Amino acid sequence: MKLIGLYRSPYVRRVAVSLNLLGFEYENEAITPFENPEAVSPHNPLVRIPTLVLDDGEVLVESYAILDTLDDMSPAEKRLLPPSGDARKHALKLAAIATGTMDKTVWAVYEGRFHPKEKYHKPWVEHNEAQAEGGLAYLNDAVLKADVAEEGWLADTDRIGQADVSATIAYSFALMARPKLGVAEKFPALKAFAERMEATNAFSSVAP
Ligand SMILES: N[C@@H](CCC(=O)N[C@@H](CS)C(=O)NCC(=O)O)C(=O)O
Repeated sequence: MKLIGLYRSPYVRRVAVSLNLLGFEYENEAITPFENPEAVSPHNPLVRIPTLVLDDGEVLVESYAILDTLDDMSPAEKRLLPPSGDARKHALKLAAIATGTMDKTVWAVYEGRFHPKEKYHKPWVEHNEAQAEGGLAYLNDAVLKADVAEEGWLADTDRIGQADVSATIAYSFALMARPKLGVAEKFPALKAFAERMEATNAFSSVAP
């Protein structure tokens, strides 16, 4: 498989960590669609990353759809989301809050990156940052409620799952991309949890 997109993108990274955990072999083409659109557009009409080219040439786009397909391609005992019921609902909600946190952090970054200085709208940046902090606060509470800062898994599963992957990457991305928010000081339980995850090979081998 070929995973197109650099690991600085939280969406690419959550696919990369999931590929590692599920045990798929892949190569990474570390590019951005802004600098190298010609490398993405033949595969993905949206010209976005992550884009995953499977061994048979089929192409998957959008991280949630990619992850769903990868789980479907994996044996039940390896899948990163519970199959059904309350366990699945709980894990999906945590992963959705984490992904929404990534979205709002990315939107805050894009305002500064893609608008000329005179068009930079600070209230819009602050609006997105506040939403990202709301997501991180929810995940921090979830770590405390599940008591998993030092041991165990966020969605009360018996092994690592998609809630753990996405919550960790949402935190690590906000820490890297919005240093002024001070997320390490504001969300210490989530910080401890994420640092534990980041120390494992599945995460550290795909560091941004
Ligand atoms: N919902 C998408 C978001 C992907 C996304 O926003 N990727 C960014 C890089 S972090 C991108 O490709 N941006 C280019 C663009 O949207 O024009 C997913 O989960 O895959």
